[in-house]
Amino acid sequence: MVNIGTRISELKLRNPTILASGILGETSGSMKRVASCGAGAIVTKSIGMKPREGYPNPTAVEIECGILNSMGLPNPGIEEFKKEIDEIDEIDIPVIGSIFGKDEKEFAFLAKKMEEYGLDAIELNLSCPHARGYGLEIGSSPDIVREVVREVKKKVSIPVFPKLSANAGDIVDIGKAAEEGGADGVVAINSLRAMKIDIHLKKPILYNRVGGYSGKGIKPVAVRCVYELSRELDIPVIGVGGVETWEDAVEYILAGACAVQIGAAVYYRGLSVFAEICEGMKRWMEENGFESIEDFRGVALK
Ligand code: RRO
Repeated sequence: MVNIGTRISELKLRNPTILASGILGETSGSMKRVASCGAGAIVTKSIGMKPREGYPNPTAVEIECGILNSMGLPNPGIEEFKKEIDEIDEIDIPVIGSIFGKDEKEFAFLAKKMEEYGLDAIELNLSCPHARGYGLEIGSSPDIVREVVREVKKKVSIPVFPKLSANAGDIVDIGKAAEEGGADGVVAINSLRAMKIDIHLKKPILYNRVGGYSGKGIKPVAVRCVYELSRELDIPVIGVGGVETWEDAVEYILAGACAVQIGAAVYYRGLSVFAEICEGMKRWMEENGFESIEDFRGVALK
């Protein structure tokens, strides 16, 4: 009998498909819907100290092989977000609170709040590709990443997973710094800095001009990052970027991931994507004689 349960540090997931941050993770209603559709865990929208409206439209556009977005960290702020978390009691899968801040103090404060609200783990968004003062200024520096993780770990006892960028120099250096700071796992990768120009208007389509590219087009980059991180780190790696089918999920696990996050595919394929990936993965495992995720995780590293 095939078992697709997986562990990320102390989190036990009934399957390795996780809702990525930024998609349907902002209200209790949408999180309940995702949980009822078979996801193994949920990551919330990234939440900061204060409410933020985000950038004016256009903030997202479908482009070749994916989506380009520059939402600008819209979120209700940590105090207001408690109302949503208070209403997700019946969700029986882990909910991971994503947070962003401008320094280690803000990250530590937000992480503590998320723990007090009852969430199961923290994702540190150190990697937004276009948010001035919040994203890559922090996530590009091994020293700052180590310090942010260390401060957060001092404040909370739930697992902490920094989300890394492939736009920030050598991702393995950043991953090692996160591990030294005490991270319980890393998430790779956030969207890639990118641009789309409207040839008729002769200017960038997004209001913010530069955005983050996600979806199928970034999958080979993300798989390479997961592979390199899995080879060098001792902590779990969660893969994200272009997972749309069970084949994509299997590929990430072969590269060393213990779970995958799904974002753009929810938009393309709907909420059935979680159950469909799990079914396909189970069939493939049966055909290949694997009884558990651990049986084939990282096989491509050998
Ligand atoms: O809100 C955004 O514009 C955003 C964030 Br916080 C992020 O981490 N990644 C992304 O592609 N967009």
